[in-house]
Amino acid sequence: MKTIKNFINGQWVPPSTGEYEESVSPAHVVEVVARYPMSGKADVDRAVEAARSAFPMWRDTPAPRRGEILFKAAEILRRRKEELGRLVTREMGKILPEGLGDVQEAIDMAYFMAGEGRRLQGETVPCELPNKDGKSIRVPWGVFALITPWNFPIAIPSWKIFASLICGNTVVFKPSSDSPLCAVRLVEILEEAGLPAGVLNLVTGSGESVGEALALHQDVQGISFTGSCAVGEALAVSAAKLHRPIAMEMGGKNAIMVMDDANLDLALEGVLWGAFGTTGQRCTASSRIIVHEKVHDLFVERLVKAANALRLGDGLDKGVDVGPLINRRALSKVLNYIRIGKDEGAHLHCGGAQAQAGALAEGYFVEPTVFSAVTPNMRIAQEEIFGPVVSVIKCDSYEEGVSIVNQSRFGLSAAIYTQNINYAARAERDLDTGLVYVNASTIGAEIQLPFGGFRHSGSGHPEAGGLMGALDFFSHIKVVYRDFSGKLQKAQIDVS
Ligand code: UN1
Repeated sequence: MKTIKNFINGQWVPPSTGEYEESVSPAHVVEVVARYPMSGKADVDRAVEAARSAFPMWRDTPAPRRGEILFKAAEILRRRKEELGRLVTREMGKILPEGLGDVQEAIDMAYFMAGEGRRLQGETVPCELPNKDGKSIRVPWGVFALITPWNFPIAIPSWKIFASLICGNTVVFKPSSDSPLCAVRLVEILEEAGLPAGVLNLVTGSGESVGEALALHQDVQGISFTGSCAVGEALAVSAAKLHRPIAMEMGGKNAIMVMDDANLDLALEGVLWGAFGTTGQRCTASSRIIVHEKVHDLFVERLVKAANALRLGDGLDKGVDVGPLINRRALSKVLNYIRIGKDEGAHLHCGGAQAQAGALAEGYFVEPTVFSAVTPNMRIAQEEIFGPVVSVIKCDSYEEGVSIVNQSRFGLSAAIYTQNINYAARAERDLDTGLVYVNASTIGAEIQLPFGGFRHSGSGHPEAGGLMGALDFFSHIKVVYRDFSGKLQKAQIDVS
């Protein structure tokens, strides 16, 4: 068993508190994956100080050179993909193909952001006055605090870390206490890739202690957070008081519309993948399925049959479709929502309980659960469950389907299955979410386009790549005017 240390100013150091907790495998909770520091404010102070001191050097390192370090990190990640994918599965439970996918997303992100080091575009425009020019350039902010979840323990930190670093910021990284060893491996890879001391610092521990100390620290210039709405809101309040930017990715209540003309085989596959992949523990998970009444009964019957056939188990075992939930808290939350669904009068077709047969009793497993006869305002249709529970809602038309999808305080991802080109085009316009899929599930965004949701799903600063992606958040825009006329020229006044 590994005892984790914090990484501060290029050194692996024990926490000032001397306190540790255990990260366990959710498929076998007796298996301890690592002991990790329960750090305190003093550790955060040291990490922020290291990041602050390293900032001028990193800011002045040419962006293409910064990119080369990310390129090396991409190569190391690629070499170690199998080992890291297995660790993801052991530490947070998703099945191995998805553990490998988690690492692949970080590889993609590292290559992408490495290339951005040779772009980081601003603009140069003509000026209205003669002998004058104007341009915008990107400059880093300083120290970023990056607070990340366990459900993509390599991918999501990579989105935030690589984007911060390529822009020239330095970082204090606080990973989820459910996946600290994955975080350590990612930091080690950046260390091996040649990242200078102090540029990236890792401090593990609780949100109440480490997260809060970061949120309130005077020398932190910006925050990027993925996690629950409650924590996001609290962080946003302190960020507002300290006048610093914050990017937040929070919940989802993502919906798939299945129209009467849909290819039902394809739609079924998409629903299974979106609802039960990652045990439903993605922000983008498909948790509402809005099915046209003409195909509703047939679709529900097929969905229930397929959900019943999914194999639960340790994600490292071959042939397993669905892994465990992350921890005991998640288990009781999901079971509680199943009770709520039953009390609200939804029809439970399958699942609905903890799975405890044989070795499943060693972990936090819940049977894939399908409810139908769900109405749009039920709590199970409105609140994020983050587990293998899917609610089917009947609709009588395209218009009604769209209005149900949009009747949510969340707005991350939505999908439509249809073979009608007009419905597909209209859905692209009408679905009020940050991600829209046509004939594909709500999960599986690629990193070269921005990722983010509307309303309670996010702060409007998307993650990942693309023209309007994370680089806009992780850099300031500075505008420079140069007047080479040798005389005073007055904009808006010297108009000829
Ligand atoms: C998340 O659940 O927070 O689009 C991220 C997807 C993945 C990322 C999910 N690429 O489903």
